[in-house]
Amino acid sequence: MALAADAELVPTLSSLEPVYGEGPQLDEARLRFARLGDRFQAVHGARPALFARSPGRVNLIGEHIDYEGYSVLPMAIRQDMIVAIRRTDGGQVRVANVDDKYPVCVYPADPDKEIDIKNHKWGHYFMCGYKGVYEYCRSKGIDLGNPIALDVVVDGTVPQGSGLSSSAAFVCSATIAIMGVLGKNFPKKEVAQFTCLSERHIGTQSGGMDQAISIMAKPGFAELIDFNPIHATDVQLPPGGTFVIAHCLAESKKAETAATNYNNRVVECRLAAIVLAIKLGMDTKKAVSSVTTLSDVEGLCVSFAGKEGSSDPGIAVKKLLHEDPYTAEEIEKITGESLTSVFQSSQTSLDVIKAAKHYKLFQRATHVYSEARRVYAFRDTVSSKLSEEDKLKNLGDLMNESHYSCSVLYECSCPELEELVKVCRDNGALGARLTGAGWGGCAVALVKEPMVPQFILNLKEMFFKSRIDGGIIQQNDLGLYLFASKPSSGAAIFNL
Ligand code: NG1
Ligand code: MG
Repeated sequence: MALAADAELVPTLSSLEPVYGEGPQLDEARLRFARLGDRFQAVHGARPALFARSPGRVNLIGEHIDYEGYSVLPMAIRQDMIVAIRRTDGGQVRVANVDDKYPVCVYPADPDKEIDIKNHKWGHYFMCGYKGVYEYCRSKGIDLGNPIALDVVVDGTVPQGSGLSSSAAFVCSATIAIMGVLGKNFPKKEVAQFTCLSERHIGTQSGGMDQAISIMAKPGFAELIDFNPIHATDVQLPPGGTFVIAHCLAESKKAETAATNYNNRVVECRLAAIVLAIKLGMDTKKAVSSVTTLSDVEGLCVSFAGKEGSSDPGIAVKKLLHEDPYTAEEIEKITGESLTSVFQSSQTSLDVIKAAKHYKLFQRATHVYSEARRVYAFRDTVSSKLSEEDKLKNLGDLMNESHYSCSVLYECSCPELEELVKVCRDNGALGARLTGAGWGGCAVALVKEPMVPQFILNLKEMFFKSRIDGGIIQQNDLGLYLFASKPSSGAAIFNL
């Protein structure tokens, strides 16, 4: 009997074709892997034992809701991280990069050593993968013996801080490379789950979207990713539309500024969920101890809305929370507990509370509940009997609504992204929105297939030209920041 896609193991391949297809892309990939092997030889004085690859992703819709337990709809892109690796007996994990901009990072081969997040280094993401494999195996009672030492070289093409998940591509490719060296393999579903936990060692309280799509993607499909438990459903996009990805050229420093951005939103959502639960009649102690996400209180919100003749959980938010930001004191009065005690088990949350001036519970909850519904509306539109034209129009509208919500209610946009999204729409995009965590990084635009070349030319002229002239990027690098993408395949180990 065939296994369900996400019960399959991570594939181990003996050639690059299944991932990179044929033609120029394959030739390019062959060259890239050959160069990576040569670089490995030059740095570590031996050939790698094997290679691994994991892609970045673009999220089409469903932003900042994965960590609230809601489904999201990303697709993998061809840009990826490739890893060359071998086991050594040197007692260290030595991580090099084909790009000299990234100095070699050396760590003790000790999975119990905490990652020094106050001193951010690019190689830390590899160690997230390293720790994660040991933690997972331990949780399953699998004995890996003494911690292994490793030589590693990586080559990444996902632009950093771009909202295209270079970080998950790194953590996932590291993880499966280490699995390969250890001679272990696990179902994709499990790997998707534990790599999400692994990446949290970097200090962001991330949801599981990026790792799930990087591991479980299939060429030609976007995926609807559900959480708790993780599950991926193929979504075949209408062939008449193409997603164009463009970088606003402001880098999103999510890991470095997590206390004021990403983790702050995670904390605000938790507080919104607790306050809603209490307003909806839950005992305060129970709310504080058992409610962690907005999806935990959706049932209560929906019953409340039911009395108003609606099924929209957002009605409860509208009626029970106020638009003015909440102060810590006000929330503490409602919960009967200090915020430091509510978040005592999470240092990253305590850092957020120290830095936060107030909490926008109404806005964040309204975003999350409405965005969760847009994801299903997007999926339903794709599979509906509407004409291709109407489908594309509806998908574009949903993307525009999502952007508005991210920008105004979730406040995760920035001036450069606003300008870029406007340029996309002014030039015929059916819809355009920021993608990924935001605060910089990329926008994704839905464009009718025949219009794509002209659309890209217009963006070059109206958004990128002044930035090239101003020296922010080089003309030659434009392809890294502006490209159309079809859904690519997921992670794989290579025995070449
Ligand atoms: P990016 O854009 O890769 O930083 C982050 C989170 C996702 C998700 C999105 C927002 C990590 C690893 N990823 O993605 O889980 O919450 O933001 O939708 O932190
Ligand atoms: Mg990331």
